[in-house]
This record gives sequence, C-alpha cells and structure tokens, in this order.
Amino acid sequence: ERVLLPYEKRAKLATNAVAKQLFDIMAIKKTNLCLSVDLTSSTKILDLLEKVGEHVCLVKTHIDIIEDYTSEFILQLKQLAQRLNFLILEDRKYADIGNTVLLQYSKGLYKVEQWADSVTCHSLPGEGILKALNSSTNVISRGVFLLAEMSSEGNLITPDYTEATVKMAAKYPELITGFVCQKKDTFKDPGLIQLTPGVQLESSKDELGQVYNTPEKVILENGADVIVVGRGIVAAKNPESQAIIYKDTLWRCYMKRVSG
Ligand code: 5FU
Repeated sequence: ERVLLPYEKRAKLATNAVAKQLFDIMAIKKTNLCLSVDLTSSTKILDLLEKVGEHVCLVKTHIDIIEDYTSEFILQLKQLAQRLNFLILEDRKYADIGNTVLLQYSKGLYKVEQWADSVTCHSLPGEGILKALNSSTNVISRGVFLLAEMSSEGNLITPDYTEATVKMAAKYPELITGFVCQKKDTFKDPGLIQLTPGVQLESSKDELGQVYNTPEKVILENGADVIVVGRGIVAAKNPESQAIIYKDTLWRCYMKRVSG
C-alpha cells in the first residue's frame, strides 16, 4: 500500500523527476510541510522564506497575487530554494484549452515554466492541457499536480470526475508529480505524491468555504504525503516557531504511518 512506504523507497518508484526530487528532499530534511506563501509583498515572502525555508520541502506560490512583482524576485526566490533545499510549486490551476495554457505557462509577465518546478492544473478541459504542458521544451525538469479533489465546501468535483482525472494522469507518467486531493484511495501509484491543502492544527473553516482538517486526520486517515499549510503559519504571530510546530507534528504523523 502506497501510504505505508517510506519516502526514500517511493523516490525510487517515481517516474517524474520532480516527484523523485521531492521524495528525496523530504527524506533528507525530515519534513513533509509545504508552505503556501499567500502574501502580496515580494519582500515579505522572501523574509518569511529566509526564516522558514529550512523547515519545508516545498513552497507553494500564487505568483499573480504579488503586487510588486519583478523578475529580481524570482532570482532571489530561486537562490533561497537552492540554498535551503526546497522546490517551488506555482499553484496556477490552469484550466483552459491546451494552446492557451501553453501561452500562460511560458509567456506573459511571469514565465512560470522558467522557474516553477511544478504547477497545478485542472483536468476539466481534457488531455490537451497535459499535452500542452508536456510540450513546453524550455525546461530541464518539470512536473504537474493534477487536481483530483478540492478542499472547499460544495465544490463540484464528483467521484467519477476524480476517477477520470487519475486515469488521465496515467497516460503522462513522466509529467505527473502527483495529485492535489483529499482522500487516500484516490490513487494507488506509490511513485506519485498526494498533496493535501486545507490543514490546520485544529479542524475548522474560514468564511469563504475553506475546510480544515488536522495533521493526524490528513496523514493517518486520508493519505496525505505533502501537506499544504498557508494561514496556519503565515498568519501566526510567530511564523517561524509555528512552522517548526507544524513540521514536527506532520513528521510525527508520517513516522507513525510508515512504522505501521
Ligand atoms: F487545490 C486547492 C484546494 O483544494 N484547496 C486549497 O486550499 C488549493 N488550495 C490552496 O491551498 C489555496 O489556493 C491556498 O493557497 C492554500 C491553502 O491556504 P490556507 O491559508 O491554508 O487555507
């Protein structure tokens, strides 16, 4: 069973280069925490990552919410990623026809393909979206997390949609890093990564439909491999000490899971 295997074993089973790297980083740094840096100031993002980068395996960005974006920001972000050994996931949730997605991925202000190790993408438009991301040639290693489920209340994704999404991914083993999903049985392949958002230390909700589960629940019951935390850390009084609390809690749950 996928969830019982340790990350270092799963690294060897990964068919996507980014998934392999991410499994390796988790095993080496002993962290499965992904920080969602949902801040609108680039200096605030860099300051935060300077402090917490050593505690995370992955940093998730929404590049289009930054109000003072420059290409210099990307240079500094990449330097931090290299120095502190984390990967970068741009949570763009592409959802258009292949041709448009290829343009959005490679052109425009952000040129995501040049710096993001992985991006998120909806399966809704069909396979063309994966063909498009796969056809981009300017990158050394790249990956896609396909959205198979969402954390928000009342989302319209059905079990059939989820199943069809997992089937679609199976046709692109070299491209797919894993799934953004909420449930353990969504997929079986141990070389793919379950990225699960909607996590805080106490289960709760926000006012706009976000639903939070606890680390114990998402890792031990629901199969999460990499755990996305945004406001649980970013909005804390002391984000650095909070990041350490999350990192330790999440890792303890993972260790419990793999030790049977
Ligand atoms: F695909 C998804 C999803 O199903 N739920 C999410 O919350 C993505 N997210 C992202 O994770 C969302 O866009 C935020 O960037 C982040 C969660 O942030 P929070 O502050 O921990 O709620």
